[in-house]
Amino acid sequence: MMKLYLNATSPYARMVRIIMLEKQLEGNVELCWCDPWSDDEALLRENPIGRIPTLVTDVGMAISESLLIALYLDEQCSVRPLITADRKEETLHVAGLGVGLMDAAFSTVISAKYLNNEANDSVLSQRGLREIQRTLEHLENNVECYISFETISIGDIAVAVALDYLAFRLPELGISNSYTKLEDWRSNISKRLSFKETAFE
Ligand SMILES: N[C@@H](CCC(=O)N[C@@H](CS)C(=O)NCC(=O)O)C(=O)O
Repeated sequence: MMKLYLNATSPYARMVRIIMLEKQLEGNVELCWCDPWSDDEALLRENPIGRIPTLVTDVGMAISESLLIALYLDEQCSVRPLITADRKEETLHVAGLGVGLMDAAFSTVISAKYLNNEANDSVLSQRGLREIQRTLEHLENNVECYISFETISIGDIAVAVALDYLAFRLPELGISNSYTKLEDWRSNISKRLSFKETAFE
């Protein structure tokens, strides 16, 4: 049995959980809920980096970094491949944008929490907001080319989770009103069971 260390609010952990469900691997993975911010002992024993998501494989090896875990899980079973040969470049392009969006949003949220609200006016925070804006514009203008409606790829999952995370943690940015094609796409993909079962709360 594999183990997945996670919490309920990490976009990276949610992405991995969705992948686990889409790949029908939930019976093979025990969920280990933890708080990575309070130096969880069990997590630190498995992984000195102490971040979630951390997947501990059947041979006891801990893998961190959500995209590496995604690649590993994708190879664990042939159900619903997350990267297909015919759309490989688009998929990897979009996956990088999705995780980049998560990084920019997450660092804004976490610096406001651990530093103070003035952190939001800092140069880095302003750069993060511009990254978010540029990336959302790019996705909005290319939604038909990059994002599929019928199948689901690692790129789709990363972008959809990043959009949900932005709506959850930074609602003041009003993203759902500004990028309407992306919003339609997000509300469609969010109907999947894997998204409903893992919704941020
Ligand atoms: N690049 C990593 C980011 C993971 C990450 O930043 N996780 C956060 C929670 S969202 C964490 O565990 N932070 C605890 C810490 O940094 O001590 C990934 O893709 O998995």
